[in-house]
Amino acid sequence: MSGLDSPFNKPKPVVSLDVRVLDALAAGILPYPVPPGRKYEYGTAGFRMKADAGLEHVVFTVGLIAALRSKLLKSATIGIMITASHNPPEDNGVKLVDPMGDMLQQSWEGYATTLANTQNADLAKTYEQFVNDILVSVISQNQDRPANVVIGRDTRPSGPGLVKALKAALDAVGATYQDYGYLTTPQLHYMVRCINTQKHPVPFGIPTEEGYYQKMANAFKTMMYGRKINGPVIVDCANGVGAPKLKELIKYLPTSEEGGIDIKVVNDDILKPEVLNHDCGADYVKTRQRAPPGSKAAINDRCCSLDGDADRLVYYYTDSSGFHLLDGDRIAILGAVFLKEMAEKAGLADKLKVGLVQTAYANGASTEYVKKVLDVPIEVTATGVKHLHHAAARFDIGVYFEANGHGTILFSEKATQIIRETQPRNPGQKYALDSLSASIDLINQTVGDAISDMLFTEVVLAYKSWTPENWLGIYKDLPNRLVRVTVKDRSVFRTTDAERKLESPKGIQNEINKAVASYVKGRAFARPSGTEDVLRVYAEAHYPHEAEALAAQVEEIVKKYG
Ligand code: 16G
Ligand code: MG
Repeated sequence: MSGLDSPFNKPKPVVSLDVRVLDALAAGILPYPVPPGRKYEYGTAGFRMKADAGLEHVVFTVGLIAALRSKLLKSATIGIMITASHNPPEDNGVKLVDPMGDMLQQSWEGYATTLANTQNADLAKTYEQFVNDILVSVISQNQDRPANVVIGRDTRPSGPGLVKALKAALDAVGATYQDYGYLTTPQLHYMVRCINTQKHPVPFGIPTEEGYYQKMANAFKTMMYGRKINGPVIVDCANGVGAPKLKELIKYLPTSEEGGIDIKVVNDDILKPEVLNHDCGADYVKTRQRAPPGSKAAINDRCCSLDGDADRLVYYYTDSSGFHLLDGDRIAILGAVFLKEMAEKAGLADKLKVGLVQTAYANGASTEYVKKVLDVPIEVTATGVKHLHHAAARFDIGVYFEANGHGTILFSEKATQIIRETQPRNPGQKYALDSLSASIDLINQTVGDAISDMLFTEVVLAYKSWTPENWLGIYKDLPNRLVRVTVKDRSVFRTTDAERKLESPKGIQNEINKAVASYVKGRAFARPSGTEDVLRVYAEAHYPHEAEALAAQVEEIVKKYG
């Protein structure tokens, strides 16, 4: 929250904004007051709440923050995505995308929070103060630097009204914008990076939907050469924006007869707002540990689910013994297995070090497999995509996934250059180099992208000739339990060591340690949620009833301190 107070500590503004801008701001925000008593915070995934809880006000102010950020960054294009991901249809949210397609720089979250919490009567003046505080360097050079913004949204009924409020803000400050309409979150991240690298020696891609599909389809075709996907994949789109986008992508992909893929889209109804994320989608499957009731899948069908904005992916299948989940941990391992093998086959094992990033929620069995069998280094970070993303960027090839299915694989600039410049000396090496090179294009380099992750997973399963059962069989998950605990004040719980330990309240960690020590393969932690007013307790152990018991014990400890 570094910027929280700073705008108010400064003396008089260095520049005064044109009175027409101030008037336009004051008039523009008028229809969007902050409901009494309402407080907003730019959280792990931007602002998110019930759409009718004053979100238009928030979105208006986010438009202003985007304009400021664009001006500061030499008119680079900033992205604004309107979505509430896997939340119910009546919710919505907004998040900002930085010029290279990554998430808003953390130090700006405070500015966004402050402006969102500014009452209408003060908004124009506060914005003027922000201009003076943030744009000092710009003001001294060229006061009229333009601002550029692009907008995308998911399929929620509140979307158009929010876009209207956003455009009112952008119009008031004279920002230029392009509204893409419906996009998945990762598509918007892709557009932003494409636009900002258009003049680079190697642009990221063409900033259109067609450009996105074409890039992915070309990479997919290269990777499929000589490989065969076994049977169809059933994709549950959570009745969200992923559905029309995946259907569009399918038109660019070769069919299974043409050596490609047979994708069966289910839960694709975006015309009935109330069905979004309802009894379907990645969050449903992961938290309920069962297939969506409407998924039409038969025994042993390979299935996967996206979430409402298509940035999360989990796989699963059902057989005679029941439901089996292949979550983010498994997808990460599959990716690491493949890329490590390709690096070796390309003769580049020593130059392309594969690393894996997990959070404390990764199943202990997956961590052990990666360390002992795969022999790939692991880093653990706090929950939230931005933390994993930054850690992954430090490896040559950084694979990161949260167990809940958010994730992607990053290739460093150095790795990309080595892959693209190495001359193959035999067909095997050429094949591996082509696969690595196509992976860079197939896997969204800006953010986790469920559709691209799904295609990559399909290619790797084809390469390994693995059924979901083979994939599941590479290690056995430890039984685990996740519980939500309501406490009086979650802010007294402070974590350390990538959220694996509590440093406050004093003494609590000792008690948790003691509880954990009495279980075979026991592990547990408690952390305050970043999205809800609760504490989350995770426990795992060798036997299911022990994981349950450990979770219950830690829950009791937490309640005692909270
Ligand atoms: C947000 C994060 C997600 C994380 C979740 C944890 C992004 C885009 N989303 O949804 O990665 O797993 O929060 O929620 O970063 P929690 O703090 O309530 O457990
Ligand atoms: Mg999402």
